[in-house]
Amino acid sequence: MTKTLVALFLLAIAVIAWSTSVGDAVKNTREIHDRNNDGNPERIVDSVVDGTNLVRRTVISDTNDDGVPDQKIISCYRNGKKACMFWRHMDQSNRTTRIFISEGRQVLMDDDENGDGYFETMFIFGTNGIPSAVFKIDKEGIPSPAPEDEFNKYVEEFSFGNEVIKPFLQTIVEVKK
Ligand SMILES: [Ca+2]
Ligand SMILES: [Ca+2]
Ligand SMILES: [Ca+2]
Repeated sequence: MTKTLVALFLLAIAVIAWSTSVGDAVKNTREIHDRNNDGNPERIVDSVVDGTNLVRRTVISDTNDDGVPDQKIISCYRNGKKACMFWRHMDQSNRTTRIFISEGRQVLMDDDENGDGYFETMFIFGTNGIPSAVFKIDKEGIPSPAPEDEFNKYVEEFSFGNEVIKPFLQTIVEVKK
């Protein structure tokens, strides 16, 4: 065998060993919660666990238990800590919000209020969890600072809602073995 063939052979073994270990480590689980046993689950929870680390959790909720799901929240994790959230309202608004988290606090959020696939508002947060800047993003992706009255409205909303949001951002999830 030439050196190149030997190298290819070793690479193939490495790839097989890696894919086998990945296959062993990553596990998908689904929990279905139907508290009143009427056949409509109120929550369906899909989790992806790598070894003992939760890496992704998708929760589909039917808050009024009418058989039609109302919201989907996907959380991704890094080293057991929440790193980002994707939240979609499954109604005609189709409103979608993404939150990016660092050290247990939101640092950036963007919002597609009318559900057309474009995230037209972006928020940058200070350490107090209140927006320090808000941008409107046009369809080309170009940001410009939000008008002062709109910015003030958001500051007021987040000042009020900040304590409510906190626990959702700081959750450190333990994975059952
Ligand atoms: Ca039910
Ligand atoms: Ca519903
Ligand atoms: Ca939009």
